Amino acid sequence: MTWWKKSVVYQIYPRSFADSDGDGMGDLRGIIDHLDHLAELGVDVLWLSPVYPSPQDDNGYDISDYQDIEPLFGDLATFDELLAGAHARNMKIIMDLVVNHSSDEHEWFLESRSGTDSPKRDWYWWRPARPGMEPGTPGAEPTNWGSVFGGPAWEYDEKTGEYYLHLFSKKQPDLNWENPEVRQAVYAMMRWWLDRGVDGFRMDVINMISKDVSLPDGRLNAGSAYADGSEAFIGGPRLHEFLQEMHREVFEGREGLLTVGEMPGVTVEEAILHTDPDRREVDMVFQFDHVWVDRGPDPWLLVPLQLTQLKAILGRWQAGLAGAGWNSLYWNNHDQPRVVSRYGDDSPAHRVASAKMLGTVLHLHRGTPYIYQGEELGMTNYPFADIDEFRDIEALGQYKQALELEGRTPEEVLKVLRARGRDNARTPMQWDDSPNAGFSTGTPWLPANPNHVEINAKAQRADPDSVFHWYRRLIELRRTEPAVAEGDFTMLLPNDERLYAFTRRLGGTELLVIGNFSGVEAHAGIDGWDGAELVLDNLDSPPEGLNLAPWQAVVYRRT
Ligand code: TEU
Repeated sequence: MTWWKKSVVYQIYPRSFADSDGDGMGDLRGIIDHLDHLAELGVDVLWLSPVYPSPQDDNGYDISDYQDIEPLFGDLATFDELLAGAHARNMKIIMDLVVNHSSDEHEWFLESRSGTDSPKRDWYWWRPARPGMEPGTPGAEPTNWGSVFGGPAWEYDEKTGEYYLHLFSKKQPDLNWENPEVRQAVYAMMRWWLDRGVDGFRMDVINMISKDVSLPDGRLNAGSAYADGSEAFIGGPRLHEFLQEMHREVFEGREGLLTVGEMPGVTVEEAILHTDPDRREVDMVFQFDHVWVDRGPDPWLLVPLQLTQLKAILGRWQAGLAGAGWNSLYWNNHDQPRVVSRYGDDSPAHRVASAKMLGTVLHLHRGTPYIYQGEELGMTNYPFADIDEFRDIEALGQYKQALELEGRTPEEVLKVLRARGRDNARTPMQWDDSPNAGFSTGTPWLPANPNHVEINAKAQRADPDSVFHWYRRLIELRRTEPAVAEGDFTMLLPNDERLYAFTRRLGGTELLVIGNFSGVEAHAGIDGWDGAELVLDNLDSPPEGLNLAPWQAVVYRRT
């Protein structure tokens, strides 16, 4: 079995992990200082969100030099030390590869925008104004697409009288993958990192690199100022070809690597094609259906979680990738609110139990689990009071568009940002109960959650009943019980709104997993498990007759 099928990935968001020099910003030395925390947890792979030089418009997802380290974070020598420190503890490191777009301050883009006859003009998507419209005026953009962070997806460039495409911020111009020189430059850069010793890549929005070159207008939803153009760039016409070429040019003949394609909006059918090992594209995709389950057609209306829908989605992914292909499993990353506040209950009475329950259900699925920093402590959303406390370009941009162009009120938008905004994931890692949670001796770029006094790594490492030790046990179970990594998956009780239940089977061994996603007792009508061994129970209180207490999670084993 391929090594990464038995592995657990831990995502580090470097600016919020640990600050070693007191400037309020996490850094590579801070990660080095905490490698033992990660080794004790038992994770196998560290995924670093971008650490390259960047104007930090989107916290490093806007890269101005792909082959160096952001000075705020350190330098290449410190990076090599981090890599060696991880390898010495049997942990691999994968880099964030952000090549759908670069920063507008990357020298490629500076060259490209210098004139219509620049040799790199075609490295990005330049287009004239809509025919018959005055360039630079509202509505004259080449297409009606909105950018993910609010406003149009096109920026007018006075100097050359043309627009460039940016699916994200205007400081993130999209690279033109139709141009073979762009692709070769990216592949050369990837080989350079692999030669340095990194163990693979998490590829940012990699299913957006191929666009329908006719750039058609998108569908305009009622109430929104700009159209959704995604049909023209999600899973575009040449995506498979590009990924296969990348595989040949970069990964062929190298062993022990992990490649993860982040693919918002990817379908199960496409994911099978992307991850079938025989097709040589990527090892696994990172999909979003299960974190979009509480999102309705109106982006500014909170939709409560419906457990039956969550199960239908994850069940469909489990079944779809049962043969060829492989799943990434995650509740959290740096773009998602904290799962214990979202699908669990972060009140003092249930926070620990629900965090453990959520971890159990996720880690017992078939696929490679991802832990986002602080998830192993049951970290919660931050109590944001007002819009000026947010730093995220997405929150600020969407807020502006909703208020200025779409007639929304501050309160209705804030309500959703508090619950779903990305900064919830980005507050400092909570190391101890000291000021700033032990993250920094300076002023953190985003304040620490006041609840770090109770919720922190130091306290949890000392407490055998903590969320931290529960996650450590989940990771350990993956190593000791082959059915966790290799077993097949069968969903049970698909219509139950409280219980998430499934089995895993490998040869003569079968595991039964049940999680109570509610604050009331619930009965699981599942027969045949009397006398089975209780392997895990987050409440240490074996359920009588499969009556699960609020937020209880149990794993049984029979042979
Ligand atoms: O995110 C991709 C993505 O789809 C985002 O639109 C995400 O779903 C959304 O922000 C959730 O609210 C990746 C990175 O993970 C994200 O941090 C970057 O901002 C984005 O790409 C652009 O590089």
